[in-house]
Amino acid sequence: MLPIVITLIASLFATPTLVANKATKAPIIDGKPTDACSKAATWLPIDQVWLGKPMAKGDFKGRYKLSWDSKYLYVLAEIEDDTLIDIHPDGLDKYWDDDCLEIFIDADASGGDHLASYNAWAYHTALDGKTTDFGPNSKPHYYNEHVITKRITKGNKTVWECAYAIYPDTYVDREKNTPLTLKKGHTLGFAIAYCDNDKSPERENFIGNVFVAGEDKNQGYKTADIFAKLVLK
Ligand SMILES: [Ca+2]
Ligand SMILES: [Ca+2]
Ligand SMILES: [Ca+2]
Ligand SMILES: [Ca+2]
Repeated sequence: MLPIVITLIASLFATPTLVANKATKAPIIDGKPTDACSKAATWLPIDQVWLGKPMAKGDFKGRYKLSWDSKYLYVLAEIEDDTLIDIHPDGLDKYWDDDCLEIFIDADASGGDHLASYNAWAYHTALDGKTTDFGPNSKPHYYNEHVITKRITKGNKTVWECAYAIYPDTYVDREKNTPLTLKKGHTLGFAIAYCDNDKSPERENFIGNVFVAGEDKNQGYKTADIFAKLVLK
C-alpha cells in the first residue's frame, strides 16, 4: 500500500511535460496578444512560490502561453504586479532584484548544471527588454540578440511578448553561433518565472511554473534538472 501512496503523491508533484503547438504564422512581437497562435494556445499558470513569503492578494498573478516555429520559441506572459521597479540602473548589477521575467531554456533537455556553462540558459528579461544571464566566466552577460521582446503595461497588468532563439550547448562567446532550426517532435527543457520586487532592496518573491522539491526552491539559475520538458508539436 505504502509504495502506491508514495507513487501517487510523487505524481502529484512531478514536473509536467508541456506541449507547444506550431505557429502557422509568426506572431508580431508588439506586446499585443492578438496573433492567431497566441489566441489558439492555452494559458498555463505561474503559481509556484520559489522564494519569499506567501503573497497577499494583488501582489502577483501570472500566466503564460507558448508556441513555436522553426526560428523561435514564442512566450506570451501576462503578469499582474502591483508595483514595477528597476532599482539597479546598471543592467548587469543584481538584475534579479528588479522586476523581471525569467525564461529557462535547455536546448537538448539534458538537465544538469548550467551556472557557468551554456548547457542551459536562465534569461532574465528586464523591464527595459535587456536580457542577461551568467556566462562561462561566472559573470553576467547581455544576450539581447537572443530574444525579441516587447511589453505593454496597463495599470497593474503587463503583457510580455517574447521570441527566443534557441542556442545549443556548443555556444561559444564572441564567435558566430547559429541557433537551432526547431522541428516538430523536438524536446526542450523549459521553465518560466517572475522576479517580483515592489519596495525592497532585494526581490520579495520569485514565482515559477514548476514545482521544486525541498527547502531551497531557487534552483533554476544553476541547474536545468528542475525544468519541465517541453515538446514541440
Ligand atoms: Ca503580438
Ligand atoms: Ca508585487
Ligand atoms: Ca543542455
Ligand atoms: Ca513588482
